Amino acid sequence: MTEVLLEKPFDSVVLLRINRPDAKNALNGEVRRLLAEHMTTLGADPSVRAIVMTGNQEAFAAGADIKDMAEVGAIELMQRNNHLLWRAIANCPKPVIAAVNGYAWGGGCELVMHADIIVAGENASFSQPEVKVGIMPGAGGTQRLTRAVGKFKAMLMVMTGQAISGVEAGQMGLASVVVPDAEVVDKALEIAKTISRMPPVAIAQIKEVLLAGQDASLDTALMLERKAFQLLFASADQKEGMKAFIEKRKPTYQGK
Ligand code: CO8
Repeated sequence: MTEVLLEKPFDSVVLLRINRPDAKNALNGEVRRLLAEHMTTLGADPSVRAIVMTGNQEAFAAGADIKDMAEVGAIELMQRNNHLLWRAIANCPKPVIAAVNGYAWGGGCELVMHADIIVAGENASFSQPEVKVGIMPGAGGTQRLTRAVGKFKAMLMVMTGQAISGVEAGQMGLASVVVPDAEVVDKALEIAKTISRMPPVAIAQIKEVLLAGQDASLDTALMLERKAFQLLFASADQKEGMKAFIEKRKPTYQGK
């Protein structure tokens, strides 16, 4: 049985399900390899407009696989080049929505933070507990968490390993939307469907500029935004979108 299931709930939306229920979906090498492979393939597939990634009701993912790391040495860890697998997920140009129920701990929380939009169940559990096993976050937890919730909340979470609920994650800015646990995947799919009907060239530019702009100066980020905005006037979808508005009809976008 594959450890990452790929489903197509409807046209142009793909659902990736981490599938290691006996290990609380802990991210072993195979799961990370499959996620990276899927994100790379789906990222290059023009028929795919949005990707939802999820786990199960108990766990999105309870961290990197501790059994896979317990005895490893620093050089072997370095030679595993894990960052290349994470980078493949971060570099996916398609909108990625995380649908989170249960534990999103350690590498699981870091994986969630690779997404563009986070839908959390009220009782989901977010934590960076690495310090409790003698390490620290190693896949962006110190950086993406800080960007999401600010230095002081991030320090508290990373230094104590304390978990926060989905409701708290929503209040802190770590979730885009919080819903009852049973509605998490449906809500994520609904958002994916909405996005999948938007002009894909504009969606791709929004993702690229928003992410790149986060780490640039405001002037540089505004220039990136301006250039992307101007570029969209070269797209057929911009002409169609505005024409449809004026003609009071629904637009038909072609991704060009
Ligand atoms: N790794 C390996 N196995 C795990 C993990 C994990 N992270 N989490 C759970 N499991 C396994 C358990 O060992 C157990 O297996 P078995 O049945 O063979 O004993 C099974 O899943 C069920 O787990 P529990 O019996 O513990 O279930 P509970 O409901 O009692 O508890 C918890 C659930 C609270 C989630 C608990 O399992 C737990 O604390 N897990 C570990 C959480 C953790 O510390 N995560 C951080 C790991 S370190 C990390 O993520 C570093 C990321 C750095 C970047 C990655 C670079 C590669």
